[in-house]
Amino acid sequence: MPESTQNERSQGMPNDLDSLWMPFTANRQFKSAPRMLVSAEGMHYTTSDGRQVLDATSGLWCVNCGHARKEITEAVSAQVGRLEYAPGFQMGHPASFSFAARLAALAPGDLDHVFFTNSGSESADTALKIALAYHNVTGNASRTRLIGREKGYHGVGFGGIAVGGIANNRKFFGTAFPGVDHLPHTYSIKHTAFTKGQPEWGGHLAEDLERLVALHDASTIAAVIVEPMAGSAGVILPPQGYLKRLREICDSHGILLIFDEVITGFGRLGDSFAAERFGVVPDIMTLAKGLTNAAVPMGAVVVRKHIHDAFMNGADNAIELFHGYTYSGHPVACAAGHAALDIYLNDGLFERAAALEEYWIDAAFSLRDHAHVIDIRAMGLVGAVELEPIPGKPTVRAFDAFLKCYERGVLVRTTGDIIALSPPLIVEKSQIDQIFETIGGVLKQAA
Ligand code: PXG
Repeated sequence: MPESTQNERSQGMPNDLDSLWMPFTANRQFKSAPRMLVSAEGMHYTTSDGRQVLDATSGLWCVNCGHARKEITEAVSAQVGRLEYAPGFQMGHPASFSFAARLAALAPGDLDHVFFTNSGSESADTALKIALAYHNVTGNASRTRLIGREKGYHGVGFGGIAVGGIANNRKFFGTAFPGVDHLPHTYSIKHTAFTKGQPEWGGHLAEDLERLVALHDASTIAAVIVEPMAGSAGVILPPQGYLKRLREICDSHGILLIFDEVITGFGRLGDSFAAERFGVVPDIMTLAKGLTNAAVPMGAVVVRKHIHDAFMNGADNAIELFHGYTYSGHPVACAAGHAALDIYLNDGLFERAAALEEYWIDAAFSLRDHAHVIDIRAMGLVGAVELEPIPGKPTVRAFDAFLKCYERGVLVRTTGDIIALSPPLIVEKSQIDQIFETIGGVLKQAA
């Protein structure tokens, strides 16, 4: 391809913005004033008009090692040249086995078998299907009910939106989610506003699982799925004791506990996984995003030994799980995953996030007295600044702050009237200062 064509395709402002239907985007608003990113390195994006923008969101909570890491680029290039694709059904290639083994070693407890997918949504659906099939193969086929949580986000597949708890992600798509129930969310500004780290209030909400067991009977319930920290809903940290209590109740009733670690995995909370940070090991864990540093799409589901082993019965030539994707364990994704894991471990990025936590939280809380700030939540290298909505115009205040921060060279993310922050784990203290000074300046101007 001549270089000019390649440049037109990836670097300038495209002539046609109309053909692309953008995901989770106000398409018409965006196309009237596009925000185009053309390259990235380290902590920064470069825009089509040549500006440097500090990435305070790791893309979409996924580029945890920072952008354009040479090690990943080289591993991916080499793999594309050597073996660009290999079928994963009834065939294998070395990198998927070696990457699975490394993930199993990293995961806590006996979470030691890995099923590869291509996204967080596929990981959620896969985890739910494995939970249902596990009960089926262990003689508990009546356990078909799935329990999610209000405000939960588990991607956009039908399984994920069934157990998810964000109304807009469900209400347009019918009511075909039978056999699902939800725990209450743990968000309460009244009780927890401006708590640093995990709130003291709210642990009792885990008891609602006992209520659902009493209502439906344990013999009908397959699994409970929660994000250890709700990300999309705006960084809702688990109340103290909450996850441990969920674990206990699940154990006492034979219910599988699934942690959706698509955001919390790979250092976001200052440890490899939230399961490690909070000392609670789920039966199944879903991963994506930071798994490959987002250089190549990939997801994974990690299951405990007894769950995997329950399938390994019957005739040797029988397929044990009728599930999988054309791209499960894709060689290029595995190469990216290996290289990302090398960076996490060699550069000590999980420890780095933990070491920066106090500085990060204090910087976030410097916005406490700014106009319209009604809550700040932070832990590890994730945080949220919640703004009071403009009466009658929900989301407008935060979106306006997002646009102004972008103009001032900092990319943040908003959900509702919440500014959500999750910078790459390579962020420097001076850049943390820049993030919060920029948001503070924007809030002052808006006041
Ligand atoms: N589970 C969780 C916990 C997630 O946060 C998914 C599953 C789905 O992943 P995929 O790869 O299918 O998108 C997610 C995705 C945001 C935002 O800013 C959050 C996600 C994706 C995009 C934006 O809230 N989370």
